[in-house]
Amino acid sequence: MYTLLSGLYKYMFQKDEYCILILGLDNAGKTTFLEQSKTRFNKNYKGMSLSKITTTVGLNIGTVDFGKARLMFWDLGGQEELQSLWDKYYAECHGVIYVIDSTDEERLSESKRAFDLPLHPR
Ligand SMILES: Nc1nc2c(ncn2[C@@H]2O[C@H](COP(=O)(O)OP(=O)(O)OP(=O)(O)O)[C@@H](O)[C@H]2O)c(=O)[nH]1
Ligand SMILES: [Mg+2]
Repeated sequence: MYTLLSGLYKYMFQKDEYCILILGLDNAGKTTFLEQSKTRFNKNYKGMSLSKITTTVGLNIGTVDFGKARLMFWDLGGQEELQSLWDKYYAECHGVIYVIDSTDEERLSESKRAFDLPLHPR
């Protein structure tokens, strides 16, 4: 009976959790995207001033609820020396958002190289 009831409770109230990686070069706008998403989709989240966001060393974790799904965003630092850590997270994640600063044309090819990195490690 307990198993039946706890199964029913989980079915009705527990959210399915998905982990989404946010990758891209440093300064591409990953943390800004995460903050904007949290502000837009989490009713009670006040949001931090976008001008206070500084470069990410390590990772930021943010959670956003969409209906029955809970998305856990892992926003990783994009600096060159941190890019080699990206592939450590792939096995754990369900999806990837790759952020490109489309106005920074000089770095587009660098961004493509970083995107390809897990396929062709240096
Ligand atoms: N104009 C404009 N500026 C943006 C946008 N997104 C981010 N920025 C600015 O770009 C700079 C870098 O943004 P971040 O969100 O810190 O970039 P990041 O990809 O997290 O960088 P790392 O943490 O170093 O990997 C900040 O000064 C942001 O305010 C955008 O859509 N438009
Ligand atoms: Mg960042």
